[in-house]
Amino acid sequence: NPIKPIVVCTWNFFNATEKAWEVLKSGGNALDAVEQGVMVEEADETNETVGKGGRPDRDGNVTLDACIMDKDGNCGSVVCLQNIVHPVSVARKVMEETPHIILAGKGAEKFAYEQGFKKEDLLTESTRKQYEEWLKTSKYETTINIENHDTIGMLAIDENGDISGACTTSGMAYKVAGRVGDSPIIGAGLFIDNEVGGATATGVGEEVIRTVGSFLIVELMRQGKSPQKACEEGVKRIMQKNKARKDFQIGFLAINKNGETGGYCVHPGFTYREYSDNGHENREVTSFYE
Ligand code: SD4
Repeated sequence: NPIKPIVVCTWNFFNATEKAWEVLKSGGNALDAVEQGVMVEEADETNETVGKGGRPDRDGNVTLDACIMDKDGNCGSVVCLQNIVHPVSVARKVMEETPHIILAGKGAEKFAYEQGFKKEDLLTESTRKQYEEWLKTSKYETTINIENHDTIGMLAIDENGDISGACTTSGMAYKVAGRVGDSPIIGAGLFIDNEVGGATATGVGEEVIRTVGSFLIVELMRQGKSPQKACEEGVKRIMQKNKARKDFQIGFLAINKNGETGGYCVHPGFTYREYSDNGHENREVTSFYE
């Protein structure tokens, strides 16, 4: 019997998963669950890699990436969006209210205001201070697990057995202005196929884009691999291209139509949260390097 409803989410985001679970348990659909779930992190100023309170680019501007995808393969995305707390909801509006899939930068921001979203300063006291400190050396590093890796990717199956997913981030801290990562790129940071399952990614987005990671994992599941084995193969594919590099983290998370889940990462430390009627758990995943 397929496990449903069920929600999984990258990292240990307790409140976000709780919210999504609440939506699913009250009969809500997977699309609403993932949107409302990740919105919790977007609004949380203490999460410095998502939404308000996210770390800025090297010019001091907070620029957000997000996408959402539903059971019918509809999707919406915003890239490099400023001054809006909930990019995932703007992405959903792009999906539902326009004939397009991706809106970028100023155009995305203008669209958001037209849709009734409020303008808000996303830099907080804390991230402003950290940025000023960073400016003294202006050294860009992708520190494993700590600095850059709290993007939230969420996958859910509702009581009807339908799958949706969402992914939202402020991207890599102190990135070059205009840089867009994997998180808002359909197939890279997130992919859903209602017949097969879904996958999402966190970590150094450039490496995920180069292998179209989430799409790859869903296709591997279509060929019969378990979510776990598919995530392992996804990371291996990345490591084949990076034989000399150990200084970055990637975490993949996947779910199949039966509600089986799995995850895998480059370095130890990536976890995911899973809620179903079988229990509420935070799962450690195995990694490519010990
Ligand atoms: C990106 N994948 O922009 C995102 C960063 C990330 O936790 O996952 N941070 O490349």
